[in-house]
This record gives sequence, structure tokens and C-alpha cells, in this order.
Amino acid sequence: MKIVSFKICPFVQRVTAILQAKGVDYDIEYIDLSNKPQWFLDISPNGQVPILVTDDDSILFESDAIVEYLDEVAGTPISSENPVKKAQDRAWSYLASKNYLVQCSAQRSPDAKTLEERATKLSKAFGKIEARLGEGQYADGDRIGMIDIAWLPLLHRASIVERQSGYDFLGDFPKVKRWQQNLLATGIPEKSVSEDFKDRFNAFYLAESTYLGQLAKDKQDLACDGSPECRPEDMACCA
Ligand SMILES: N[C@@H](CCC(=O)N[C@@H](CS)C(=O)NCC(=O)O)C(=O)O
Repeated sequence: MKIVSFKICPFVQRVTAILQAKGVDYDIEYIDLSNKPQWFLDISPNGQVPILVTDDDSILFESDAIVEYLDEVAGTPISSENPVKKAQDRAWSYLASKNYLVQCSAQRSPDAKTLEERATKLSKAFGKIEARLGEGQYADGDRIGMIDIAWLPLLHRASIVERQSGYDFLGDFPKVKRWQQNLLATGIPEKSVSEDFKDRFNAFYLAESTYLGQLAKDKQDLACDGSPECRPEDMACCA
């Protein structure tokens, strides 16, 4: 099977995350969304990624539909067999995907006030899932399920933002924070993106034109002062 992707798209990451969680092989083809190739426009009804091309050349679009299909056909299903639980999990997953673009727009905020406003919107979703989480490692105990896969792009991106800029979208949500750390520890977030993901992400969201980019620069300058926070990997900026 082949996934048609754009490198920093969270909807694609949800799809690659389920494939990584299940240990299923796939091909991936990246396209430039600002210059969509004709073959892509011919197969993508909305002109959007992700697209999944199955082994028998069927075309699937919309990440919700793709992850549900993949859960059925690839490896062992991780969805609940109970129809009520399955519908509830779908609703909690929808709360995540509905906020992917909210997070993208928060990350692109040009100043502190805009970031504050946009992050407040995102915090409403994190607050709801905080109240839903129990004591297990993941959303439903100690096995990864569909809710984990849906929230993974938000949590992975929040961790990159925090590490680079010091700004934490999850600061007020201790259970979500612990969940984020548990998901990161599986290695799935890292494996579900391309090798140059962080560079691409930084170039778009932590650029000089964004407030988070300015925070990241200040943090890096501080690290280069020889302060106790200075780590070897930060020293590149001192050259
Ligand atoms: N509802 C879609 C949303 C996908 C989406 O927004 N993809 C973005 C990239 S992250 C895209 O392809 N944008 C190009 C466009 O809308 O023209 C899904 O869940 O798959």
C-alpha cells in the first residue's frame, strides 16, 4: 500500500502512526501541496492528503476513513469490539482531529497575544481529554488504541514545541503530559514522520516570523551563553 503525504501534515501522521503501531510496511510518496501534481488531483476528491492507495489500487481519502480501514485490514485490530465503546472512541478521536488545524494555527501565531488566544482554544480540548484519562499508560489502560493514535500528532508536536521553545501547550494538564511521555516512549511518534520532519516543522512553525520561533531563538541564545542549560546539541548556534 502507498500513502500520499505532505511532510508536516498531522492528518497523515495519524495514518502513519497506526501503521507504525501495528508494524505494517508501507510506501510513502510526498507531494508539494503548493504545486499539486495532476496525478494527485486525479485521485484525491478533495485535493487533500492523506490518500491511501491499497494493494489492489483502490483509492481511500479522509484520515478518519483510512485509519478505520487500516485497523480492519492491517494486523490485529486495535478498535474496541463493543459498538458503544467503539462509537465513544471515535468521538474522542474526532475531538483530536478537529483540533489539528487549531494547533497548526496556534503554532503559527505571530505574537504572544495571538498565541494565547489560539492556545486557549486548544486547551479546551486538552482539558476534556484530561478529565477522560485514567491511570493507565495510554487512553485505555496499557494497550494502544484508536484514541491514542488520533491524539498522537497533537502530543508529538507539543513535545517538539516545548523542547525547542520552552512553551508547553500541556502545562496545565498533568495526565495528558504523562500520556504524552508514554506515547513518546513507544517510539511511534518519531517513526511516523520523515527523517527531516523536525527541520521542516521548525522552518514552518518555529521560524522568525512566529512567536514560538522567537521563544526558540531566545532559548537557544541563552543556551549558548555557557549557562548551565547549555547542552552540546545547542552549541551549533554558537559557531
Ligand atoms: N479532513 C481531511 C483533512 C486533510 C487536510 O486538511 N490535509 C491538508 C494537509 S494537512 C491538505 O491536504 N491541504 C491541502 C488543501 O486543502 O488544498 C482528513 O481528515 O484527511
